[in-house]
Amino acid sequence: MKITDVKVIVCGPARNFVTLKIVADGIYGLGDATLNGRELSVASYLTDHVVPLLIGRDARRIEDIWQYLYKGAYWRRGPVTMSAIAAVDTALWDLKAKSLNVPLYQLLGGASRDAVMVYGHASGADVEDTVKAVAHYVELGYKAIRAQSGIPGLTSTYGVGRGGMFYEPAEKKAPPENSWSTEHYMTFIPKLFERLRKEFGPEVHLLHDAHHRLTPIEAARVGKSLESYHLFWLEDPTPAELQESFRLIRQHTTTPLAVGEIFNTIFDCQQLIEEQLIDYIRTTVVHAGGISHLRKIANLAEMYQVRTGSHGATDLSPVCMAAALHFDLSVHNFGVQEYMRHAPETDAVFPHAYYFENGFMHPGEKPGLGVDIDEALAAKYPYDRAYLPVNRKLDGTMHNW
Ligand code: CS2
Ligand code: MG
Repeated sequence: MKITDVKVIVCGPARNFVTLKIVADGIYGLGDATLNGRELSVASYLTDHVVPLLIGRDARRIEDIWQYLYKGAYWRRGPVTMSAIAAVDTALWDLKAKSLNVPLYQLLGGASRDAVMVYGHASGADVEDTVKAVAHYVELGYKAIRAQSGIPGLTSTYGVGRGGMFYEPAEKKAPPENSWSTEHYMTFIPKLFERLRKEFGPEVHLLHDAHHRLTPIEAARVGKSLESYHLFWLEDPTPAELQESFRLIRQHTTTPLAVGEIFNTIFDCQQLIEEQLIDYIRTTVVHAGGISHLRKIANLAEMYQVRTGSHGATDLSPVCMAAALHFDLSVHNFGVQEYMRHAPETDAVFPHAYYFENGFMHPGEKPGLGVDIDEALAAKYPYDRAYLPVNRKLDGTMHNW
């Protein structure tokens, strides 16, 4: 199965996406290469450096091509490199499954469950708005719901969408400036979940994303203050470059912890997993080296009873969503899958077999990933540079967004 053609498709249906298309023996596989706010870096890494190396290679040699691109670059790791490798890896898995006429999950060990529990994103300008948003997701049948709210005293914060079921934080032209106060946040957040538990009772899984904004001891205090509301998880409580900082959080609270959406290799989470400093690892197909590498991370996590909870935001394309669902259906230590829906324009460009039903999802039974790209329609949505927000404390100090 010689690779005869490779294409990098950059498009912007509702938001920017980068898609890799690899052709061999007249069939093609797709991979997501989208890195929100730095999309063209990955597109260039693929077009200018990787694509010339793929032509003529045997498309069946997925692991060898992964190692060739990882070790062969000399400069290892990082979100751009690993998103590019992820796109190649995902496309080759798609190709292999299509050539064998089976849905991809059958090549990953088959189904370990009937369907995949997902969580949606409820947000509101204030507590009562957020209660209404959570109620909407309960009505839709979600068993797990992330809750984010505007914070009294702050003009903006992470995770409060502009209405609708999809959340796109990036804005055109320049990074939007957010302002932040940890004090306001820490005073407010227990009130939000007290109100949500009062309204919805103990059954629904409630999740929350602190989005890298706390110090370890602040995260410990927030985790402790939320214990009586038994969250499914508290996500990204503190920046995780220093993995050992999670020891401090772990010492003080039993609130489950999730981290990893910005990680791109197993080395970013090895200590967190081996010391059981987290409960869920959030690494994704598109940013953590593809299906091949994500499986290695999940296998390490399984040894330490850490479950998967892959990132699935609107800025990861339906190609990544499809790949994630095949992985999730099969991996033994599955926890939950994030499912931030896409805009109608995005779904039109990326027709797919996966479906949502009563709080769960399934990738469908089509050969391969079960997702396609309508290139003619994609061409009608040109790339339009956009930036993720930046975040400053009230005194102007740069902080984590
Ligand atoms: C968030 C994302 O989904 C999440 O948990 O952290 O919305 C994240 O902010 C975006 O994917 C960044 O592009
Ligand atoms: Mg997050």
